[in-house]
Parts: sequence; structure tokens; C-alpha cells
Amino acid sequence: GTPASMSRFRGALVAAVLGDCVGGEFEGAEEVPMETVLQHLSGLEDETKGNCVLEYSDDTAMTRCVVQSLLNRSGYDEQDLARRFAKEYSASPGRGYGSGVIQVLKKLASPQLVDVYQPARDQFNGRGSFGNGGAMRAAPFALAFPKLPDVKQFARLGAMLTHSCSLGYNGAVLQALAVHLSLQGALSLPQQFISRLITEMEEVEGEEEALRDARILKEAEKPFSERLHRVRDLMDRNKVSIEEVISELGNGIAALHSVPTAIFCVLHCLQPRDYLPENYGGLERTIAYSLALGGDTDTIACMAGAIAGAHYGIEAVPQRWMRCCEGAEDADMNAARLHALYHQTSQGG
Ligand code: F2R
Ligand code: MG
Ligand code: MG
Repeated sequence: GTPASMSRFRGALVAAVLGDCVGGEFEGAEEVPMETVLQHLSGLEDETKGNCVLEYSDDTAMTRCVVQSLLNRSGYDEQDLARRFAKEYSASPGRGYGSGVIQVLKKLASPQLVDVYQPARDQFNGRGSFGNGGAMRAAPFALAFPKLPDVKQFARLGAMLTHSCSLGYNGAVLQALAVHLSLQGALSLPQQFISRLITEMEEVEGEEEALRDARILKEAEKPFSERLHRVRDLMDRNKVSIEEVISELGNGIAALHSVPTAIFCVLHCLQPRDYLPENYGGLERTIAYSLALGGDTDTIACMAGAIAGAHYGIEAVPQRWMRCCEGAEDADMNAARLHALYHQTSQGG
């Protein structure tokens, strides 16, 4: 498809919902045999099952808030977004939120709150959260802003409402950058795609707070850049086992252990794989492979889904899968509205 086409916008937002909904089944599982994943996915194809409904979790609930806020305010408005997060949590607290972020969402509901970023700064004894909750909802920033510096700035600020540790908000910056590049068609040249991400993240992680947080947490000097180098090494290899992917990149709830992993899933599934059905296209392969890693499956599949959906477009999304996933139709409609906002902004409107 052409860069930034409507199909890519729809693919990105819908496939993120699919990843969350189908991935929820295995979240937290240590081992998920591919056979079990394929059985779960073939259940979505079963016409006799009638109205199968896979509910979305916090990943989609918060993404919907970001989308609604960007659309209603025609851009980033921290007060509006904070209010939406708080309202959504209070209306539907059972969506499987992280145990720490719940405290932030309760504080954001207070009408006395002056600085909406303060509750996030208070988390984990003032260190802030490094969870992947900022990254899992970052895709809409890439779908609203055509310019790369805006994508970086607003993905970061949008994440900082709940995640003040740089290892949390820089995961959101990386995820938004990956969707932004994929939307431009950059995945047609996978080596250049990963090199570009490394260059961008080297700059992002050169900031003082990032260097300090990495030192405190005893991570590599530039942790996301270092993981992206590992992604590049793994994608250059002919064969790589699931165990190696987990040990090199992780499959956990920290942004550092899940955003580079999601990017790897997309890159690895650009080609057919002998352990995945021949009739699967690239988007189905990406989601199936993300689930087979186990761990934080809903979130890794949601993030990989957004990047892959921006590459393959809506035509690659299986209709039957979409029919089973709560919120997929809504995401499709909102994607069209974001497409209009993006092109309005790119014309200086
Ligand atoms: N929370 C889950 N899944 C597990 C429970 C599901 C639910 N109870 C159920 O059974 O249905 N999934 C969702 O959470 C992840 C996103 O989490 P988020 O928004 O980043 O939350 P939080 O609380 O900020 O961070 C998550 C955990 O990471 C650890 N952590 C973070 N920062 C830390 C720090 N500075 N020091 C120490 N630990 C830190 C804590 O354990 C946090 O609770 C997604 O997977 C989403 O799907
Ligand atoms: Mg979730
Ligand atoms: Mg999760």
C-alpha cells in the first residue's frame, strides 16, 4: 500500500485490538506450545461458535482513551487524557490493569489534582514505573502526528501520565516510532527499519534522565538501543528458538522486556515459517508467534499487531478474528478519523 494510506491506519488500530483480545488467553503463562496457540486461533474461525466474544483488556481500554482524546482535542491535551484514563478505570476497573498503575488512576480522578504528572512520579518510592503500560497505548500518537519529533514528544508525554521512569516512557517512544516507520512503508526494507530505530533510540537515550535511570537500574548505558542491536542479531539468523528469543529479549511486563520483543515478532514473521500454517499471512503469523512466546502475551501481541497492521493494512486482518474481538469495529471507525486528523495536520491545518 501507499505510505500513510487509510488501509494502514485501519490495520494498525484493529490489529492492536486483536492482539490484546486473543493474547489475553495466555497472559502470564510460562510456556505456550504453538499447537495450543493455533487451536485457540482456529476457534475464532469456527462458524458454529456463533457470537464468540473475546473481551479487551487495559491495553485497549487505555488506547481507546488516547484515541478519543486526540480526536476530541485535535491533538495532545494532558488534562483531557488524564481525565479519560481516570474515568475509564472507574467505570471498568476489571480490565486487568497493572497493580501499581491503579494507584495513579485513582489519584488522577481527584478534582484537587493540579499537576497531572505528579501521581506517576510518586510511584515505586519516587522511581516511577518501568512497566509497559505506556507503550501498549502508544500507537495512536503515530496515527495522529505525521512529524517524527511530534510522535516522539507526545508518545513520551502521554506515557508519563502513568510511567515517569525513562525505562517506561522510552518504551512508548520506541513503540510509537516503530508504528510511525511502518506506516511509511519502512518494513519493506527490514535492515533499514531496524537501523533507523537504533539511530533514533540512541539519541532519545542520550538524555540525562535516561542515562541516570539506566545506571540506577543497572541496565546497559542505553538499554533500548542495546536490545535493538540484539533484535538485529536475531533477525540475521536463519533459525532462532523461542527460548533464545525469551532469554535475549524477554517476554515480561517491563517495557524493556516487551517492546523490542514485539518489534522482533514483526520482523521475524515477515517471511513464512515452517512451524506456522501456510495459509497464514504475515499479520496472522505475527500474532500467533507473539502468543507462543508466553509471558505478557496480550501486550506483546497488541504492540506487534499495531506495527504489523500498519505494514500489511486492513485487508490482511482476518474478518472472522475481527468479529470475535470486542472493540475491533470501533477501532476501525476511529482509525478513519485519525487518518483525517493526520492528513489535516500534515497539511499544516
Ligand atoms: N497487569 C497485567 N497482568 C497481570 C494481572 C492481570 C489481572 N490481575 C488479571 O488477572 O486479570 N496486565 C497489564 O499490565 C501491564 C501493564 O502494566 P503497567 O500499566 O505498566 O502497570 P504498572 O503497575 O505501572 O507496572 C507493572 C508492574 O511492573 C513492576 N514495576 C514497574 N515499575 C517498577 C519499579 N520501578 N520497581 C519495581 N517494580 C516495578 C510492578 O510489578 C508493576 O506492578 C500489561 O501487561 C497489561 O496487559
Ligand atoms: Mg492487558
Ligand atoms: Mg499484558
